Amino acid sequence: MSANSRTAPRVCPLCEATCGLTLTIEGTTVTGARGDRDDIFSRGFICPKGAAFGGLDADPDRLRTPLVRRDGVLREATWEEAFATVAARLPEITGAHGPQSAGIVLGNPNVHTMAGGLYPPLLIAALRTRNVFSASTLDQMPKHVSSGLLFGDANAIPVPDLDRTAHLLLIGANPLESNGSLCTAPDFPGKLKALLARGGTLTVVDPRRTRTADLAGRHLAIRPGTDALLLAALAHVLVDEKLAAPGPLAEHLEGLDRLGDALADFTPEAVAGPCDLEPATVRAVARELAAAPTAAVYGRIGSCTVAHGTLASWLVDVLNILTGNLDRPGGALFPLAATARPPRPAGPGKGFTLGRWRSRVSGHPEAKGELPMAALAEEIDTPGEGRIRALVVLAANPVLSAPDGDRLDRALADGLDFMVSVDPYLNETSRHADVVLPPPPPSRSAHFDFALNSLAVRNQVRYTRPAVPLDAGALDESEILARLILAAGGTHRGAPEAVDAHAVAAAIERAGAPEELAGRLSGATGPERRLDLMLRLGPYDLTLDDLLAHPHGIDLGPLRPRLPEVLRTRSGRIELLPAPLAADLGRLRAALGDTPAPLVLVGRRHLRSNNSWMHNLPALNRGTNTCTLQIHPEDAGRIGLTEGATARIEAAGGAVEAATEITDTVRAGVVSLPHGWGHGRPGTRMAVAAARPGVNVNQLLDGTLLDPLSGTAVLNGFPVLVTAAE
Ligand SMILES: Nc1nc2c(c(=O)[nH]1)N[C@H]1C(S)=C(S)[C@@H](COP(=O)(O)OP(=O)(O)OC[C@H]3O[C@@H](n4cnc5c(=O)[nH]c(N)nc54)[C@H](O)[C@@H]3O)O[C@H]1N2
Ligand SMILES: Nc1nc2c(c(=O)[nH]1)N[C@H]1C(S)=C(S)[C@@H](COP(=O)(O)OP(=O)(O)OC[C@H]3O[C@@H](n4cnc5c(=O)[nH]c(N)nc54)[C@H](O)[C@@H]3O)O[C@H]1N2
Ligand code: SF4
Ligand SMILES: [Mo]
Repeated sequence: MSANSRTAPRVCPLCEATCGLTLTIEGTTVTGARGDRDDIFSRGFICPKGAAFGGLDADPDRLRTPLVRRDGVLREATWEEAFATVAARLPEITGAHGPQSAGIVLGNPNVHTMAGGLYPPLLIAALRTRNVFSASTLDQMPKHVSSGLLFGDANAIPVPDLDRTAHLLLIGANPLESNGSLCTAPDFPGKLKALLARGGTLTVVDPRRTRTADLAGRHLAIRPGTDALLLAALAHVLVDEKLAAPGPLAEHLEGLDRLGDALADFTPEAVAGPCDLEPATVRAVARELAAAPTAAVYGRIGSCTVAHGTLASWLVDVLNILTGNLDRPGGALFPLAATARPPRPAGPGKGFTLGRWRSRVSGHPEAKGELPMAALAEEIDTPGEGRIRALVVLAANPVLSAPDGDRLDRALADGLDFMVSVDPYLNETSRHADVVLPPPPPSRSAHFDFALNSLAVRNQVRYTRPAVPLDAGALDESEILARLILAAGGTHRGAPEAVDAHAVAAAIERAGAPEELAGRLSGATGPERRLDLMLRLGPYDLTLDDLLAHPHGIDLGPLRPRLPEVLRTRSGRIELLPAPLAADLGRLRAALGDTPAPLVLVGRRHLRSNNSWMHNLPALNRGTNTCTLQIHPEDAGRIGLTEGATARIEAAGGAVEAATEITDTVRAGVVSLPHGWGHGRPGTRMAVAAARPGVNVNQLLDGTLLDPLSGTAVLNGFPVLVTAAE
């Protein structure tokens, strides 16, 4: 560290672990990032992505000015021109064709930015469109739907009490690479090791022997896509062997008496074939779960992005409930974030309804106000009334992250009258935009975790102001989104502060708080005042000033029981067997008789990669190629593939080629390719990524395979044909 350098705290925005970082800054350049040992939550933990913060921040390919398409070419423009273009084109299209002619796409980084937490709902309201698509239907929507149905609140997601549990059953998650998801826990790997060190049990269910599985006492290499069957059988055993002991939860349960019958067909013997697991093993896992002093069942990507994702997500919590572990320390609890609505008296709520409207082309039911991302392309390229003609894309790269990127690529190129992307990169998706609005690098942004604090294994709150001031000519992402909301309404010169003031007034009214509270809010910016308001209205009696006085965060203690106050179901109870899930069990019963496909594909994540957009950092994208087809030696031998040979992978949506990596860490009958690759398209501006493009696994999908209740794409466990490439 040189004499001119200084340090600043910053919460890492790159994955759900939300580690506190200490940035080293020289002038306006971030020259280093290390784990903040004083951070009240992460205590110094950091991973290679966080350590690459400076490289990400200063990436020369990052866009620094808006781009506006003129004569077919994207050219640098002023903010004034960019917003004027949006304000002219967007209302023109929706005026002529109605509000549904605008679509909005929300990507993953919206859960990691302050702007993404504050403005998308306002933008959706301003556009008045039902054509809302997000990464959730490539990810956790099944969990929202199951929580909505069980608890009446799609955002009431119980998280495993990692620090106190005696027994963790981990399904389709690989936190040693991902650092965890729907379970915000800096140093998830350390927490698993601590569980084992205190004599606890870890069981991992994954068709691959991952680094997480390597830690576990027991690894069940299940056949992909069959977790709902396994979970149903576990629940069946608990009921059948009279091991179900919900304890104090019993008084809050509705439908317990009907559960046994609903799951009667899912015996360990019946699921053994499809899951490829011994009945005795299934029984043993159920008995251990019941016998553990405390236990938590936790499922993630491998249990969500599959054909029975909602059923699997529901059964995870059914198991937590039957064993009495829901809402108790050491089990799975509901976090209470500092910006949450304060607890209210228990009682019946509005409940959760699915399918309030349907998608135009395939009639997919809406879930949590969203339509399936897998249906985005057809909503653009299928002619007819209500077709999407204008698209607003916030922090998303669906050309790589959603099924059939080639079709979406064509739809974006040929099917839209207007597209705007808020994105720091010109990538596979944003290259189609007519206007690209680049947010500043993360060091220039304030940070608050609106979404992830409500999924954290410990209640805590941290706020960091920008570590470096905005560069001349740059706009904060909050201001970009506020001005985009104004532009959607046809004004490009309005004051963005008006958007925040309006949001503050609306929130005060909703909370029934005194109007004059608006005048008492502190904060240097609109987003800060909105945060201050949420804290003041929140459950901990905090203010923005409290957060500013504690730059390394405020610990709000371990998770505490919250039932029945969290419940918003119509009955005011946990609805253990909601009708849509009971009905979907018929489809699961039918799966008992399915003949397994000879070869199916699953994904995987790497610690040094993050979805589609961190392949442009030399520090992370170097060394051995990681975009390989992993295949078991038996399958490789049968197909005639040798190490390093080019394999051709074919499925309903297309074919891709990748280098063969022979490994017995994938079970026989399963191959694996990571996602987020396929950077070879022209017109992008990501030189490092383009030099090592990899292939897009999602090209194998045609967009028709969905979990029907949640509209979530089946990204894992779909049949493929693998051959040696010519
Ligand atoms: N086959 C397969 N496909 C998958 C998955 C899988 O496991 N297998 N995983 C799915 C999952 S879990 C997810 S969440 C999705 C992700 O899907 P997406 O959200 O579409 O993909 P990302 O790669 O996260 O792209 C994020 C975009 O945001 C931009 N960005 C980065 N930082 C910022 C910022 O601060 N502000 C703004 N405005 N933009 C920013 C990036 O440049 C990039 O364009 O992918 C899904 N796709
Ligand atoms: N390094 C890194 N970290 C990330 C990301 C990243 O891209 N890279 N992405 C972030 C995002 S957006 C998310 S949502 C999270 C996801 O976090 P995780 O859910 O932990 O993600 P994965 O590492 O994909 O782990 C999913 C596991 O499920 C397994 N699997 C596949 N199919 C099945 C199945 O049918 N049954 C079972 N039981 N298992 C199956 C896979 O083999 C894989 O090991 O990670 C986040 N963190
Ligand atoms: S684990 Fe996630 S939050 Fe922590 S440093 Fe790595 S990328 Fe950042
Ligand atoms: Mo995700």
